[in-house]
Amino acid sequence: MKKFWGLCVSIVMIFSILAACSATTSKPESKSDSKGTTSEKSGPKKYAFVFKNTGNPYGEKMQEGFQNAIKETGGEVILRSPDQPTAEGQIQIIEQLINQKVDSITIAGNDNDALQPVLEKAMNAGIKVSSVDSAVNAKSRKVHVNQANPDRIGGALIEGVSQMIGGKGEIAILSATSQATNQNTWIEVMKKELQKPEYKDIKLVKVAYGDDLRDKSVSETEGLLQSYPNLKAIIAPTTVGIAAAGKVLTDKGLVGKVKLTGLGLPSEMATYIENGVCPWMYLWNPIDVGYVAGFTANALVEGKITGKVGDKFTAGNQGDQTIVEDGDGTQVMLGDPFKFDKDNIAQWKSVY
Ligand code: RAM
Repeated sequence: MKKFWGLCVSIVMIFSILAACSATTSKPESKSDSKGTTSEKSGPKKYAFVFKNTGNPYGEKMQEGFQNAIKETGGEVILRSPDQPTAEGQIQIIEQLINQKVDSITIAGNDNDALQPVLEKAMNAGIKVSSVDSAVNAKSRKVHVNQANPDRIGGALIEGVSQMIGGKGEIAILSATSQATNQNTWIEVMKKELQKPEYKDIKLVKVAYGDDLRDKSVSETEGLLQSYPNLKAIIAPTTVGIAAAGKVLTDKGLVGKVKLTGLGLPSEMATYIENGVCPWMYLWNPIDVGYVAGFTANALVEGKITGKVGDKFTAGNQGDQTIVEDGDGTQVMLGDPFKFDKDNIAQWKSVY
């Protein structure tokens, strides 16, 4: 009997705990609730930056720019990234940032849609959410900071590879993760470009995924070379992938036989541009992208913008920005991709 009453008491307790939990998680918090007490409100604003994963020098450069911007605005920066480039890892981090009551989250998304519930929860808690580099869907953020026009990126990569292989032969793409919004957008543009009559003799044989992990990108490159002995070129629209492919092609003595292009960091690719493995490649300045993302987050937090088309703000030394349309959402669009080759790589390799 004693045991029975004990059990009843435990069941009642479990139910009341569950009820309390669901009450706090399902209730959309008002802005003032989420900011907590008056003492929590004082002090510098907290700006979180969540990149795809740790250990990516490109991500570190963006973080550097973001930090510079937030320092100029007097805010506090929190840098977080999961070990692996997964949406799950980012969801855990965002839950923690919501509990920490940050003022703003800027994210390079590992998935377009999977982060929506947690980012909506963040926005309901009064946190200003924006994406940069790799977008999350329009419902998951106020605005996206886009590094360069995707049509120009995809167009330049296909035009470039066509020139490298004389408009004819098998090519493959070595991408990041299969869920990465930015790479998937660029791949879509490339596939569309390839339908143009001038590219009719180019055949895309495979899209491989190195997951922005060095070892996986190396083994995927080796796999491509093995499976497609007639491969003429690899396009890697990821800085991690292109550097790994550059190393594999160099080590295997394939300079001139299998061409390489894509999006690379000059600091990591100078060797492969100089040795001819990668005749040329493209990128933008990741420090500037992070910097503009920092000022975008600040403009949202300070209420200077809401993220709607036509909103204007000044991004420090990057000047005036205007928010424009982006499919069903809005974005800040930065410049065109920049071409790096033997003539200019020396002057950029120490910058980023
Ligand atoms: C990798 C990442 C990043 C992308 C660059 C070009 O570092 O995938 O998101 O923008 O490449």
